[in-house]
Amino acid sequence: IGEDWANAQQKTANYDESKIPPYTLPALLTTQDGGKVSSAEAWTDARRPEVLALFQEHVFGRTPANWGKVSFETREVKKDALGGKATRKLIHIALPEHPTWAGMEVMLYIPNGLSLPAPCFVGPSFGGNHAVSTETDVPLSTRWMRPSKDKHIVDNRATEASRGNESSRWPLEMIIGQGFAVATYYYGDIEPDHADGWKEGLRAVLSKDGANTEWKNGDWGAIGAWSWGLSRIADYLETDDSVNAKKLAVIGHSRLGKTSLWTGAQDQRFGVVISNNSGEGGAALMRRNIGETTAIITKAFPHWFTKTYTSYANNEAACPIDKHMLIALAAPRPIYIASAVEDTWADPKGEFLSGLHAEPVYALFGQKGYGVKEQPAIDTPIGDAIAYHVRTGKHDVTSYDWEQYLRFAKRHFSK
Ligand code: GTR
Repeated sequence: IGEDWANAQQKTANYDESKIPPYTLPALLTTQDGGKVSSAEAWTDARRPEVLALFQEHVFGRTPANWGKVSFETREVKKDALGGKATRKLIHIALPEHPTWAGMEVMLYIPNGLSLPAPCFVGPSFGGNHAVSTETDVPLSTRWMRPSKDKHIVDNRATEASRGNESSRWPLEMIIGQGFAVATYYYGDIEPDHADGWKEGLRAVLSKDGANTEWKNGDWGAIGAWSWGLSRIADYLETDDSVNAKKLAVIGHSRLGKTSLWTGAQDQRFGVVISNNSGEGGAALMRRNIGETTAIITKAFPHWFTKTYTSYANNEAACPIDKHMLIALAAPRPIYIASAVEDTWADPKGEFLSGLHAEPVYALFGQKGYGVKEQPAIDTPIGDAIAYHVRTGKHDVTSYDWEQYLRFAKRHFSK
């Protein structure tokens, strides 16, 4: 049904806390056979694999393991990018055993003049590398794109007018200036973001029935596939000496924030996990039924999830997970959850609560969470290994958000 229908639902959704039905969250520290989890080892060896499997079966689907070799081709190195402050590399990642997939175009900015390999933020973009950067020599993405309100996408393709369009969400000079590298790719390189997009993307390429695949319960959805792309960037970064692949932070906004959380859950090479306004299907507790709901998201965007997830529409209590368990899958790695006060569709309080309820797992590792029980005041970041803020303004990524992420990543990577 898609985007327009979801947007229309925003006007009629419930935003009244008093209308949230009572709910009980699934137990985090009890194994499926009823055992109590009371040590970091028991979490890591027994409970964590169960929780990960629950998210595969019920929410995002299982990532297949049949992609074979991954190739990296550095297509450009520009040493004087961003006015000489950075080196920009463009890397083409492909699957030699699956040549029908067109591959993904990674753009990597590395600060110049550092004496050590740079820690790196890794995240997908909505509009392509040319939209993230304001540098006019970044190749324009040729892939399918969602229509945009301001008409810079024509016939589902980017135009010159889309250059720099997403740059306010990627303050490259600020990030580089703090000694961090940034690696990004266009999420549509993996598959176009619409219900039939998978037919032209990686999911069809990797399934034996191709575009005739019948998606079954437990098979991966688009979020799983976009997340796979982030892990391939980590594969590449492990081969690039200018980046410290032991200091990778995964970041994403909104549907790509859901993707960031799922990436952090599956791929422990990401040492810091950041969820920016990820909302329903991301950090927000699904049982709260406020703003966007499971029923709305699975009707508008069924392709993001595994088929099973749709069965929890208006039936959240039957789902064996809630989103505090997704946050807990990042433990003991530091995780930052960010909300925006006007983004009621994403349920800021529900995003806060998932972090709060993940604290018992962090505690098993001797890690502290928020340090408070109530959602903090606007523009007041809180927390240690689990951090949170709700900032002034709308659903977006702003330099305020990045200031917090840079501070957070710096603090944890310097330990
Ligand atoms: C909305 C969707 C949200 C969020 C958002 C976005 O339409 O309902 O879950 O993901 O799109 O990605 O911007």
